[in-house]
Amino acid sequence: MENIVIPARRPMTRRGALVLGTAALAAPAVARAQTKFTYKFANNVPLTHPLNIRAKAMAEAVAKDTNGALQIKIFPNNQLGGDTDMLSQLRAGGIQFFTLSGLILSTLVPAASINGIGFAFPDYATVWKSMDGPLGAYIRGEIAKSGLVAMDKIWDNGFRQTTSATKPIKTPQDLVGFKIRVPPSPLWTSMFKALGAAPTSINFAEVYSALQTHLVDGQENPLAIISVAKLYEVQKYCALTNHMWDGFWFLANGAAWKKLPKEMQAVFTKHVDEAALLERGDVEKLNAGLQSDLAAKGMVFNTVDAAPFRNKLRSAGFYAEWHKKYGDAAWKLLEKSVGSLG
Ligand code: X2X
Repeated sequence: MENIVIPARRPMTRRGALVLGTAALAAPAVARAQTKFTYKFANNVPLTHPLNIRAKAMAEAVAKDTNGALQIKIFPNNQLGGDTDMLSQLRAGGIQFFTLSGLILSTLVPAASINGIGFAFPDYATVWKSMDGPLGAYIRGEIAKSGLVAMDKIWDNGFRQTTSATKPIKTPQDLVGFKIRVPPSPLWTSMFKALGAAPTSINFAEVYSALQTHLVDGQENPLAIISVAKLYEVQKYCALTNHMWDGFWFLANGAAWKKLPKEMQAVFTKHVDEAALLERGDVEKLNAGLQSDLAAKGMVFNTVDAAPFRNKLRSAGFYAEWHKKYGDAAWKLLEKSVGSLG
């Protein structure tokens, strides 16, 4: 895209940039030598997850529209390490792009776990309204302070469900003393402790084997993940707890991002945010249809009444504690979307 950079002495107006951006998209193949960038995009989900399917198409579109100048190489399925390790590599610049749950990112950016507050989001409409609105903007602002760049549209992981090898989880009482894997994040540990469970932090890269060897008896994830990572092979019961909504921020290393010419950034953000919206549709559809699929593979499903779980969190002081941690401003943004959390 350097072929369309305006000489520095002619200031680029916003309008000019937009017009040129459009022209460049229409006719990208202007012959002129340009700097080439090959950036790594790492993530923790199998190739069959919609995140990787949409990311692959996105990378192809970016390569095409930059006339081959920005090549994105995808490393799926924890090929480059577990989440905490990939986050270090992203910060050090060894990888340039990475999708990470906001809850895990909170080890670096505390505000980024706020959407995971237990039983906060009632449905997808509320999720997208807040994450594409003021709450998401607030979180992205906090991420920017850490030196990382978060793209505008968060990708969907989904509403999380609770699986078990030993017994169905129907009431909060069933969670008492239950050995459950949670992703590495203070919010997750705090929430399952408040519910009386015995949570262990384990990166997703090790979850299948942790379940297989009975290091833990359960875990919690959206149905799409339970399906593509074949967790149904090592779990029997699935409680539709919908206890939190979780999404993946599409993150860039700050220095690597700044190296890209503005027009190249514009091509990338256009395609990555389009891909995010498509991925959201895929995941929502998948999660809605997977129950019968997983039941056919042997999983036994039950629904739960969320109220007693919520009450237990409330009486354990979970909401009050996290309200204090995030601060009034952030908490108000959350409650403005989802109502009072008490
Ligand atoms: O680690 C998990 O459970 C996963 C795949 O859902 C996340 O990335 C948070």
